[in-house]
Amino acid sequence: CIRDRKYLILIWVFILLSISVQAQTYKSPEKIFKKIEVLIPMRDGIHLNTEIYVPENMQKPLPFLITRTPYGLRHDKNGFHISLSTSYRELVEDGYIFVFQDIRGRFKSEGKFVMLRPPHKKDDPNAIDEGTDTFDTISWLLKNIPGNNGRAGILGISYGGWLTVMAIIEPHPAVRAVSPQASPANMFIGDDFLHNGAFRLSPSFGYVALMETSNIVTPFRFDIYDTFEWYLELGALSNVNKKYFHGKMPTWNNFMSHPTYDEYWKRQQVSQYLKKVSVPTLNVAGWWDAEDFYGPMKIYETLEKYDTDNKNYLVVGPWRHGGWARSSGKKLGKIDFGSNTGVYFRKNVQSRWFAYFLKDKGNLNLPEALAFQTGINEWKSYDKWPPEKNIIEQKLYLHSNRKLSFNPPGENEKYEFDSYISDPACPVPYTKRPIKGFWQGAQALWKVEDQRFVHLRPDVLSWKTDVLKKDITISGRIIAHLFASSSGTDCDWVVKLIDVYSEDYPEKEMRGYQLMIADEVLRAKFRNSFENPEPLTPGKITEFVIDLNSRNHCFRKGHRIMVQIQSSWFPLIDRNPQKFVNIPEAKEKDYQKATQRIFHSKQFPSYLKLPVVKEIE
Ligand code: PG9
Repeated sequence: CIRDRKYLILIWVFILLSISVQAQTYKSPEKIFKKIEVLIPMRDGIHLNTEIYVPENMQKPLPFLITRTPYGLRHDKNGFHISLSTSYRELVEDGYIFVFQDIRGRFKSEGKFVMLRPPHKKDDPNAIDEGTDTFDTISWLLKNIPGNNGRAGILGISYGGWLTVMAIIEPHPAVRAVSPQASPANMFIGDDFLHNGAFRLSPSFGYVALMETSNIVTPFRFDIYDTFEWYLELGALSNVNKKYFHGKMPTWNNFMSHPTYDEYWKRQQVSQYLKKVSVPTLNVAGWWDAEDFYGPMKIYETLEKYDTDNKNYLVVGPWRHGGWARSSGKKLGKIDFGSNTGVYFRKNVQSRWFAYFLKDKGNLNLPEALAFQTGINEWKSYDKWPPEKNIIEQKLYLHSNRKLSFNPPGENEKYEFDSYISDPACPVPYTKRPIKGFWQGAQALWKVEDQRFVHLRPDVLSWKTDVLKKDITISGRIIAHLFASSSGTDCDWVVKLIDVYSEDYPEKEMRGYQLMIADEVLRAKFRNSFENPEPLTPGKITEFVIDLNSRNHCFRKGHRIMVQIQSSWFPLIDRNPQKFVNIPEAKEKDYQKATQRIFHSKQFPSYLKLPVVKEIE
């Protein structure tokens, strides 16, 4: 006992010593920077609220590092931008002139906010957009802030990532490097608002309330703590305007009046504007990003087509949305990655990236794609993403008795299909109840939650492999091919690829853990076209192809691979009435039960196509 006390004292001394060493080396922002607050004029006379942080003891001219945001400029207790002492600490150590700006119509900036304002039309040179606002800001900064080296970098996460992409369509010549991080690319197909035509109800409703109730961030006040229940009581989608928004939220009205992939959505789709890699671009994404994973992968893929000078890079880590900036990145929920992946990114990738291009410092020494391989928890370098070298596509088939195997079903498959009833009155929750508001905490960790909370529900079907005799690694795109039927004329298919931890896993509480590796939803009426939805023929077996995007994961020996399929994911996705109707106009009586069948016969073999890494002999 005395020995234990001695150890405890020693540990405390060690902790206190390391805190005091850190405190000596860490200088807080107010000791480093002079803060300048200014309203910068744009070409149309509107002024944007901007904070500029200039290091007081500049040894030589420094570049600008610019972040623009719709979420307001948050401060520490001394009134200095919070990022300077948190997510940008490594960059602060390197030395930049930091610039933070409220975008048009948000917080202290003048003008009108337009959600994801599309780029201006080429035939109107005086029109404005987020790109011209960034351009005008940089012109002003170069003229008015002494001590700059004539270069600028831009970075931002999510909306800020999207603003970064807007800034490189026709970039200011001073922009020498950017890092769009978790930027959405296509809101109808894979980012915040819809996935494959399925409406992301709680993210979209919550976001509109957050952004359009006022020009600051105003979270919706749910009067039922469990928003699962709140959204269920809400009933048909049309009740949102009837009961809450009263037709006053422009973006919600757009959601309701554009239920298919029409011009409204197409104009926002960013990849169409990316026709060249105008500046070195570091794309950043997180494997468990619950908001915008499609976006950064799509932007990287699009730029890659034009990347003749090798200026387009990709980094993907084991992160939640923005997790690389805001945490050590060692753990996500209960999943431990064995090292501080966030710190690694900030120090060895992001800082080096900007130092190299903006200050000619160091060497880049970064692979084309740096992708953390989960399961074995290692950073891996690739000459392209998804990789092609050493990859073989293998089909993982569903079978009777809820089995999965790499062998296709044969003649004597015991049952042709498995079946469940999907009831919109009792949808499958996407995360454990009670569920907080999506932007009030429920967005964070549900992707790494143990899927046993729904496993064996009668309306969630699971198939699993035998215990793996060796590691199976997948690197690249995963595509599900479901042969399925519904008794209704529309429905949703949700497919989840899961790593089931071994029963002798060292940490007892992780034994049998069902970790979602990839997941996606398809609204069946959009199976052939996002523009022209088509009803299902009740009972007709149809092939549904669902792209689960790419992953880099090793299913370890002793684990199992599992696939789960269900037809609701509430309130992440709105309830599908399971009847071919215009959902924003659906009446309560339109919501009906449907019998869903998933086939696994020789003729109709459902499978997941997996990019399996070849074993090295
Ligand atoms: N994912 C958020 C968002 C970006 C763009 C549009 C709507 C939502 C965000 O975190 O900024």
